[in-house]
Formats: sequence, structure tokens, C-alpha cells
Amino acid sequence: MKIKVINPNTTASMTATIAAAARAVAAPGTEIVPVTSRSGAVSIEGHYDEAMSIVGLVDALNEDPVADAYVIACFGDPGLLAAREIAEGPVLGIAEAAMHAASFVATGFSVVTTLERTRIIAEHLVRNYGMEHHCRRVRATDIPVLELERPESNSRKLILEECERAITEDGSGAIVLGCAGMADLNAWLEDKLGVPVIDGVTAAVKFAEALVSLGLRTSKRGDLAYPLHKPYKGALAAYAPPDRNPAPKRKLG
Ligand code: 5HY
Repeated sequence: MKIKVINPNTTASMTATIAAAARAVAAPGTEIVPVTSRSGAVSIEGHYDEAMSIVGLVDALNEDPVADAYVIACFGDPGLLAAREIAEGPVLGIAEAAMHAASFVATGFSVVTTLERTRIIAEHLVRNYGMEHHCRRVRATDIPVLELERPESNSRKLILEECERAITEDGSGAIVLGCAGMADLNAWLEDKLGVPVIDGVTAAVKFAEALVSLGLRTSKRGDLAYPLHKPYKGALAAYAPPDRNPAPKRKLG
């Protein structure tokens, strides 16, 4: 099967980290197709960056090859429901995947992420996904996303220290890594911490494989039906949804 793993930020080196993590866990028959967004921010660190990333995400979803499943490799899960509207195969966000995986292996987890503002966004996700009973705390390290890419930065040490505080102060039994740029850290952290450390990229790839193996596709009934066909104006005119939904049945009498 083919799983398209989309980095919605425009930093290709981060996509390489994401792709390596995805390929390391993929089953022998799974082809990972990594894609870097062609438009938008170099790192996604706020609501505006997220909103602006969605056009690039849609391009990446629509361009060939068509895949059996899709992973949105950014911890804010930007455009997740919009992506599900246009895709037939399952679409997984890495935050959603990581939190669900953590809830299977511990009764309480902490998320360790980058900036303080990202911490607040991740708290919204915890509530959106109904994870309040499982997530003990979301913690920030104040590391900008692209600092994770610089080997000479102190980021590994800061993340490790924050994870240690999560275990001792929050009483958490597992750690969720709150950025796709941390996808190369989970084995190293797990070794140091002795608790499960979940990176959403790898969790999402394995959940995607499971869903495809089960023959599950995105529901096209209700709000995840294809977007309604209508004109779009201005810079987004080319993104007007084509007519893909079956004609509605007329209610008689
Ligand atoms: C991410 N931003 O996973 C996030 C989340 C963060 O460009 N890739 C990004 O750390 O803000």
C-alpha cells in the first residue's frame, strides 16, 4: 500500500526526518511517499501559519500519486477535517494518532512540545479529541521548530529535561512528542526515560496501515462528504470543488 506523508511546512530537511521515521516503521509492503508543501510557512507555529498551510496541504493531497492513506505530519493537525472531505482513503493527523496511541499504553500522558503558543494550541486539540481524561498536561520547551534541526542547539537536552519533569511532576506514564520535527527522538528518549515515548508520525503510519488493511475508508456521508460544488472567487478560484457528490434524492410530498 501507498501512504502519503505530508509535511505541511515548507522545510524539506524536516520532511527528510519525517520520512526516515515513517520508513523505519512501515511494513514491508508499504511505500511511504513523503511530500513537502510547496507553499506557506517554513515552520508552523500558530493559528495563522496553520491556516495558510492548508492550501499547500490540499495541493499535496491532490497531486499524484493517489495514495491508500494520508498522514498530516504537523502536530497541530492543520486542515485535518478538510483533508478528510477531499480524500477517499483514511487521513490521520499526528497529534490525534499520538494521543490515541498513548491512551492505549498509559492511563495518563503528557505532551512535550515546542513554543508556549503551540502548547496552547495542543491543549485545544486535547479537548477536540476528547483526551482530557488521558492527557495530564501539555508542556512547552520554548524551542522554535527550526531549532530542532540544528545539531548544535540545546534542544535535545531541553526536551529530555521537560520529559523528566512530566514523569515526576505530572505522574504521566507516557510522553507524546508535540512536533513532527521530533520524529527522530523517540527511541533515544525512551531509552533515557524508561517510559513509552510516542512520536505521532510513526503512530499515524501504523494506524494508517491498520485502517487500510481493514478496508476502511473515509466516510462520504454527512460532513465528510466531498465539498459542495460551487464557484470560488479571487486567488482561490482554482480550488473550487468539482462536482463529486451523488445527486441528492428528491423528497417527494
Ligand atoms: C510541527 N510545527 O509538527 C509543528 C508543531 C510545533 O512546523 N511542524 C511544524 O511544534 O509547533
